[in-house]
Parts: sequence; structure tokens; C-alpha cells
Amino acid sequence: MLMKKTTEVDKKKVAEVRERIEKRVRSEFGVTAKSAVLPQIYEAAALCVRDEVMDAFAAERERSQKSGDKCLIYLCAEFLIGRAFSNNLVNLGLYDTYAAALAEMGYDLGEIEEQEADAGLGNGGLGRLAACFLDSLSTLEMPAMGCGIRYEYGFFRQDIKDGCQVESPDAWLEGRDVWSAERADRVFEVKFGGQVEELWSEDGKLKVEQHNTRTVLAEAWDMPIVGYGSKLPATLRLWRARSPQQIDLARFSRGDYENYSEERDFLEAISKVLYPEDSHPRGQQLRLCQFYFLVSATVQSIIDAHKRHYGDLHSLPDKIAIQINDTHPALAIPELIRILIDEEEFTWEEAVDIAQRTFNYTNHTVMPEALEKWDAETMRRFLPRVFRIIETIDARLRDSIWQSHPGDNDLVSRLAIIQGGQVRMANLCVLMSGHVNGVSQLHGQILRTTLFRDFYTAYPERFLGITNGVTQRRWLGVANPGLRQLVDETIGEGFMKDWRKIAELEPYAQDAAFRKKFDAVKAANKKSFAEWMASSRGIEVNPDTIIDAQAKRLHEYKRQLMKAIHILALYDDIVDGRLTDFPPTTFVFAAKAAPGYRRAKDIIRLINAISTLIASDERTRDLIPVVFLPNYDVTAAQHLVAAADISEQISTAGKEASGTGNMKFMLNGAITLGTMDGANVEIAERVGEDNIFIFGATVDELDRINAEGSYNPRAIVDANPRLAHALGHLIDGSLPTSDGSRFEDLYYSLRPDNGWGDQFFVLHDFAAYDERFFDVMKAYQDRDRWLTSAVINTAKAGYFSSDRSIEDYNEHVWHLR
Ligand code: 26Q
Repeated sequence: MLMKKTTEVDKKKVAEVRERIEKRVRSEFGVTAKSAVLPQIYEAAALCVRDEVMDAFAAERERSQKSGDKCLIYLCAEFLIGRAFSNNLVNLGLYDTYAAALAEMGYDLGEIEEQEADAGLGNGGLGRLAACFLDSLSTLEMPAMGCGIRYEYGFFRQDIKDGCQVESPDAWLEGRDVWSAERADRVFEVKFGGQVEELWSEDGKLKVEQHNTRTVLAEAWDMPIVGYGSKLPATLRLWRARSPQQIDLARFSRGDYENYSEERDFLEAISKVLYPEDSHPRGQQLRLCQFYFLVSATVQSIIDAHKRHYGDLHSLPDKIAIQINDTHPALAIPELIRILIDEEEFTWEEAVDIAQRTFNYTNHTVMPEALEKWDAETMRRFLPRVFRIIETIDARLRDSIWQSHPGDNDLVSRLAIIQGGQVRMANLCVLMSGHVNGVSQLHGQILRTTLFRDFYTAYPERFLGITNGVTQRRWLGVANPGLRQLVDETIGEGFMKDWRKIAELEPYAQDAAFRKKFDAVKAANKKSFAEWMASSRGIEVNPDTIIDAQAKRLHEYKRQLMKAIHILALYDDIVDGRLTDFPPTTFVFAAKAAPGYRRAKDIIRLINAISTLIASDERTRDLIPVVFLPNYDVTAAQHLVAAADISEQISTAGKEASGTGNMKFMLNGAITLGTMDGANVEIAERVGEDNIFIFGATVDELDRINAEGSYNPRAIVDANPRLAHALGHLIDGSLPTSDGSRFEDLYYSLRPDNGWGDQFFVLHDFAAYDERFFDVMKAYQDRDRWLTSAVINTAKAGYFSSDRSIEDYNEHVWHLR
């Protein structure tokens, strides 16, 4: 499908679209377009877009289903999709047509899209990656389905009150979700608890039955994911939990509705809310139920479809590849084995073989506290049959290690699935998957040498690194229409569909006229970012300042604290008259903290206190304003990446598996100030050292320091008076807080009076960061040099397209058509 040139909008089509929207307003709401309110106009327009999607793709979807082509199931507990309206219009090539039709009706497309809820069914990187991957799979026309949970409440909304994060529920379904449709023909029973009974039949066969289980219904809601100029949309299937109980009138009239609604509440709670954290123990059992619910429904629907199309399940690995994202859906492995053995009469060996040829596992994090482990007794209680299968896998693994390494108890305990009363989900995944991958080259290497070292020794061919990517459709096409248009005008259209194409921009980095246009686009984006900040958040931003952004989840390893302390040092420099001639810079932070992660919430409180301190001093307020952008979501990210000049990617080396924000900023011409961590390493390789600012200890250096046990954060502070003074603000009462409280915990976490502190080497890397930061400021003031670098960053971003990632997965792992 060829895209229309943006300038030649077809007048006839515009009139037709306008008529259809107006008709839809009348038929849906019984009012004329003239008297309709904005949400009604949005809904009617979105329904018209949906019609175009459904209409265009019905036939091709059926063809693909019948074709016998292998299909990918992307299994993930999170899909952070954001808004779909503009994205679908861009991908259908209808953006300008709808914009013109709405304009004729007296509306701005921008204000219409503000009516759509931002579907935030994910925490951060892992969930957003899943959404980018679906966009790519669809664009590349690979048969694919994403399977997840239709959380009624997505990732919490964040407000800042008195400088602190306050959470409230995200009821994204309160408005109408026009994009998804319930599939009444796809409902499965998921069973929890009860007892397992093993019956031996006369011919010596084992029959396993489960009794006294609690059943919940899994209801499929399908959303088409429209690719760019693609004929075959991917499907996002989200499962919703429903109680199977019909209202029992007799029970109600007996007054026994309390027990009834308790049971019903428990069952329906399963898809109620996305957990915003990974460290909080409360509610863990419900989380286990969520994950099992997701995988049981998904595996049942795969088996059901496969049997309908092919009759025989032996061919499953030839027709289906299942990608497990992090360990959250790991129970899909024993669930498939369970169904094959208990319901389809496969032998253990056959079932295990099919599982190993069907599943692949992507690890997204090496942080020990994020590695999923379940209490074995909890799992036995809620999932007795699945637990027994895991026990058998574990027992066979132990046997085989014992055979190959007699007497090596340490090896057994490192590789075992169940150890010390806990079920180690990562070990289960590595053992049972065909391929195991990290999400950048460095991360892949760390998996081989550290986290899964023993598995790597046993199965070296299983391990690989596949670098993440982001979709250029949303992160350039939707987020930055100005730059997209400039790119199209300069090198011709094509980048939306072909990631290699953007490389043709590189020679234009040397072209002064082009650089000027590139600069003008960035300036316009900063202006619209400031307008959006004012209208959506009530926060003032000066678009004529440098925009320096750190936007990501709040985690100690991401080191927002280092950036905050550095701003305090700049504040001191200015107040003490050491720093003159500084280019006005707005520091934008955007981050949600897990509600139970106290230190992370304290860092948010610190950032807001610094913001107030700087704003209340006329020497600093115009030079280094600090802005905390609340409720960071996909929509906010789209506005921010287009406007940023500097991209802060400053995690402790070895901790950020890949990062994907780094790629979004780079694509939009921001320059990275970062460590040699995750995909930053590969960004540096591609843009070259002149076009990125790298600082800080490397993984090897930190490994050495850790091995020596020689790190002394106190000595670093004591030897650096400027750093000591900046840190002092945390405890000397100079930072304004609503209740007069200070930041002792943060202070002593870095610089303890005795013993071990600063786990993430904030103080260690501070001086290197400071030096590099001033290099960045100097570079920015050399406009030609800066713009040349910015253009090179955009031109080199093609590799970080999720289309390239998907091509890599397909070549090495999935082997789809
Ligand atoms: C842990 C225990 C129990 C239940 C859930 C969890 C849990 C939940 C969410 C653990 C981890 C997450 C999210 C991880 C994540 O988003 N990781 C990020 O993945 C990105 C995509 O690969 C990478 O770019 C980031 O570097 C990585 O941090």
C-alpha cells in the first residue's frame, strides 16, 4: 500500500470521512455533529477508523489463518500500548485525511486525540517493548498474536502533592475502548487449587484428575494492531477474568449473598489491576494467580486452535513459536506439558520435547530482586498439578546433573529449579527453552558470564543477545511529524517501512541548509512541548532553554539521584559565583516510583524540593529550572522525546539490560549523555565517540572494585568539597519541604558514617559525570557541531528500529515466513 503524499489530501475522501463521522455521531449518540461534545466526536471518529481497519483486514486474516503459516505468540504480562487513534491513522496513511475532515467540522485533531485514554497496561520498558514489537510484526506482515491481561486498572496515575508522589487508580476503561472486541467464542476455564488424584488404569496408564478446584472464566478481548501499509494486522489478545457463577436467586433470597460476592470478587480480582512493583510482598498470591490465568487461557486457546486447524498436536512446534517475556509467563511451560499429558495422552518425553521446541525466553533484567521466585508451598496450594510437573522437571534435572557431575552438590543447587523452598522461574525457563536471549549485546554477555553461567556451560548454543528496538512509526511518525516530514522531503519516503533508509540522512549532517531546518523542527517541538506541559500539567517550561531529560522508571540503579545531586552542585556554583556564562537549561525529570519503594519515592521528593529551591532564587530560576513531569506515560513520552536536546542514560554499568528510551531520544535527534551500559554501548559504536558523551566506570571496572571490596564512598566525598557541599543540602535544612523534613536516608545511603554504602556507585561516577556534563554544555554552544551530531544521531537510529529486532528474532529464533 502506497502512502499518500502528505500535501495532496484527496478532497473527495475528506468529504466522505467527514460525512461518515457526522453520521456516526448521529447514530451512536442521537445528536447532530453541531451539538456533540468532544468525547462524542472522538468516539465517532475512532469508530470510523476501526471500521476501516476491520473492513480492510478481515479477508487477509482469514487467509493467513488458513494458510498453515507458522505463527508467533508473544506472551507477556504487560503491553504498554498508549493511545491508538493517531497511531492507527498514521499507519493506515489516513492521518491527513482525518485531520482535514475534522478541521472542516471545526476540530483540531490534536484536541480530539486528547479524548482517548492512554492504555497503560505495563510498568515500563518491558511493556512498551511488547507494544513496539507488535507494531513491527504487523508492519512486517508476520503472523503474530500478543497475549496478555486486560487489567481493568492500568499503571497508577501519579500526582505530585507537596512534592511527593500520590497514586490514584487508572480507570482506563471508564471511557469506551473502541479498539477491542470481546470474542464470545473464545472463553476458557482456568482452575485453581483443589487436589490432584493419580489413577492408574488397568493397561498401566496414568490418569491425573483435579478435584475441588475453583474455576474462573477467561474471556478473550481482541484488538487489531495496525501495521504501516500492511495487509495483515497482528492481534493483541487480552484476557479478562469473569466469575462463572450465575446469580443464584435462591441464594440471594436466603440472604446468602455475602459469600457469593466474596467468591465472585476473588475470581474477578484476577484481572483487576496491574501490579506496579516487583519488590512488595503483599498481594503476591494474587499475582501468581494472574500469571497462571494468563498462561492457562493462552495455552488452551493455542491448543484449541491448533487442533481445529491441524487435528494433531505433534506438529505444534512447526506451527507455533511462543516467546516468554521475562519469567512472568513461565508457567506456560508446565501448563502446556500438563495439557499434553493429562488431556491429550502424550508421554512425559513427548510433552517435554514439544515444549522445548515451542518456547523461547527473553530475560529483561539482571537485578536480583526482580528475578521471580515463588514460595513452593504457595505454588503447591494454588496450582497443585502444575507444581507437581515442576517437581518432576526438577527431579529429572537433578538426576541428570548427578550423572554428568557426580558429587557436585554446588552445581546441583545452582541449576535446580526448586531450591530452599523456592521455585526459581528463570532456571525453569532456561532449562525448558530452545533459545534464551538478553536484550542488548552487553546484557547477552552478562547472562552468559554471570546470571546463567552454568547453564551457558551446558548449553552454549542456546544463548544469544538480540538488541531491543523501538518503532519508528510511533516514535517518529506520530511523536514528531515535523521531523518525519523533513526526513521525507530530504531522502524520500520509505523510512516508516524500511529501517535502513534513514541512513541516507547522514550526508546531510554536513549540509548547513539542512541543519538549519533540523534546528527549526526541534525549536518548534520545544514550543509545542511547552504548550502541552502548560495545558496538560499546568507547568511552565521555557522553550528557549536547552531541554535536558531523564525519563524512565524511578530506580536507584538508574541514578536519578546522581543527576539531582549534580544539579545541586550547579546551584552552588551559580550562587557562589563560580559559574558564569551558563546556557539556560531546563532539567526535566519524569518517573513513577513503585508505591512500596520508599527510597525511590524519596528521590522524587528530593527532585521536587530542588525544583522549588531553584525556582525561589532569582539567581538560578531562569538558568537551571528543574521540572518534574508528573504521570509519565506513553503520551507524555511522545511529547518529550520530540523536544529533548540531551538524553540522560546514566545507569550504573551492568544494570540496565538495554534501555529503549535512549533509542527514542536518539531517533529524535537528542544527544546521549550516558554510561557504557545496555544499548548505550551500541549507540556509541554507531554514532562514534564525537556524537555521544560517555562517562563513568565500565562493567569490568566495577567488577574489579567489587571483587577487591575496595570501594570507599566516604573517602570520595571527603576529597571533593564541591560534592560534599552539594550532598550537604540533603541534611542541612536548606531544601524547602512542606513539613520541614530532610533527606537523611538518601544522604546516609550514599555516604554512611561507617560501613558499606552507595551500592550504585553514584559518588564514584560523580566527578566523571560532572566533567562530561560540561563538555555537553560546551558542545551545545557550538551550534554547527551540535546540529551535525544531532543529525548523525537520527541518521544512525535505523538499527534501533524494532523492525530490525524482529528480523533478528525471526532469523535466529522463530523462523516465521
Ligand atoms: C518481578 C517479580 C514478580 C513479579 C513481577 C516482577 C517484575 C515486573 C516487571 C519484574 C520486572 C518488571 C519489568 C522489567 C523491565 O521493564 N525491564 C526493562 O526491560 C526493557 C525491555 O527489554 C529494557 O530495555 C530495560 O533495560 C529493562 O529494565
